[in-house]
Amino acid sequence: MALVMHSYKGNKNSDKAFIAAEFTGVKIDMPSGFEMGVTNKTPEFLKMNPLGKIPVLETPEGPIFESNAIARYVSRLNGDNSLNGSSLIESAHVEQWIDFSTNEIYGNIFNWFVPRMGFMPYSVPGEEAAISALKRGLEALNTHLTSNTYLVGHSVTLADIITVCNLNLGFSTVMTKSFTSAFPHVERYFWTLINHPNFKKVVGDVKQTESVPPIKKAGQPAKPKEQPKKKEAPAAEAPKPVEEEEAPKPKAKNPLDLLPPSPMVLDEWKRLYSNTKSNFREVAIKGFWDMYDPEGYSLWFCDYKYNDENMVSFVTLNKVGGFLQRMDLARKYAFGKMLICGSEGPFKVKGLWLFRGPEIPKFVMDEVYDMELYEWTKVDISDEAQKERVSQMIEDAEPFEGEALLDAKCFK
Ligand SMILES: N[C@@H](CCC(=O)N[C@@H](CS)C(=O)NCC(=O)O)C(=O)O
Repeated sequence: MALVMHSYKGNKNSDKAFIAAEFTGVKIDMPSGFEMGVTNKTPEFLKMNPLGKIPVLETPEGPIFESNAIARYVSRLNGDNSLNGSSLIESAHVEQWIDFSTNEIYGNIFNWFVPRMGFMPYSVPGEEAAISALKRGLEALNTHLTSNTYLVGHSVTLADIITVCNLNLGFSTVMTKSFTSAFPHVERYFWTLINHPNFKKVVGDVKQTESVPPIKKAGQPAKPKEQPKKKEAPAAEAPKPVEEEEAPKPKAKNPLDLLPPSPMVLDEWKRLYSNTKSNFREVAIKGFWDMYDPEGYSLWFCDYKYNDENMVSFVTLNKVGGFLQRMDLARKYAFGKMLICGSEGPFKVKGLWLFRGPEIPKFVMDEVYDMELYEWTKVDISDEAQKERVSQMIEDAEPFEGEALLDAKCFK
C-alpha cells in the first residue's frame, strides 16, 4: 500500500511531510475530495485520529497523526539522507530545533493569528503576550542564523523543513515586513529555503502578508480567505486550500516595458560581457561605455549595511547567492556584479547594478527583501572616478579598493 495523506493542498502542517518526501524520494498520495469538517469527522477517520484533526498519514503499518511525527516517519523511510543529522549530537540538535520552532515559533504565531480570526477568544493582553514571546523566539533564531545557513550542519535537515513551514504560517498571515525586518537573518533563511526547489514544488509561490488581519468577533469567524469548503466549524488554523484561491488576474504590463525605447539593448551587453574572453578592458568595458544609454538606464552602487556580520565565508557567499536568485524576476531589466571583498572576515559585499529606467524599479524594491539590506547610491557618470569604479567592478579588478576578492558574482 502506498502512503496516503489525509489533508488538503496548502495545509502547512502536511507540507512538512511532502517537503521531506521531496528530499527522500518517497511518494505520498493525497486523495482529492477531502472536505474539512466533514471527512475528518467520519467514523473511519476518527479511527485513525481520535481528535479528528488533519493531517493523518496512512502507512502499510497503520496510521500516524501529528504532523511532526508524520514528517519524521517520511524522513526516515529512505535511510540514505541526512535529514536527521549525521551524528548523535546532530540528530539531538535536529530534535531541539523542531521542539523550539513548534513551541516558541508556531505556538506564538498561532496565539496571535487564531484569536484574530475569531476561533479563540481575543484579548489585547493575550495578543501582546503572544507577540512578545514570538519576538523572543525569533530573536534567538536570528542570532543562531547570523553565522549558520541551516539550523544544523551544512545542509537542509528536518528541523529546517518544520521551522520553515511554521514560519510560513506567520509570513503569510500576521508577520508583515515591518515586523520581520527586525530579524534579517530569519528573513534571509526563510526566503532562501521557501524558494529551494524541493520546498517550492510543494508550497508554490509565497507572498508575505501586507497587513495583520482585523479582529473578527468570537463566535462569528469570518470566512478567512484561507478556509476550505466545510459544513461545520472549521479548524482554528485551517489555511486555504490552494485550489480555492481566486483565479489570477491577467498580468499587468511591467511599467518598464512602457518606457521610450532605448538604443542600448541589455541582451547585447550581456552577450558582450559573456563572450569577451581576452582584452576585457579594451573590448567589453569599452563596449559597455559605448552602448550605455543614461536616458534609458541607470547605474547603482550598493554596499551591504551589515558587513560586520559577514564573518564566515560560505555564509556570506550563500547570502549573496540568495540575493541573486531572488533578483531572477528582474532578469529582463537588470545586470549586476556583486564583489565579496577581503581574504578573511568580516567580508565586505559591494555591488554594481544596471537597471532599466532612471530609478531602481519599484517591483524590485517591493519584491526582493535583500534590497533593504544594502545602501544604494546612484552612479554619477559625469564623475570619472565613479566611472572607473564601475569599470573595475564589471571586470572583477583585483585587488579591489585594496582588498583581495573572495568571489565575484554576476547577475546577467
Ligand atoms: N499538532 C497538530 C495540529 C493539527 C491541527 O490542529 N489540525 C487542524 C487543521 S491545520 C485540524 O484538523 N483541525 C480540525 C479540528 O480542530 O477539528 C499537527 O501538527 O498535526
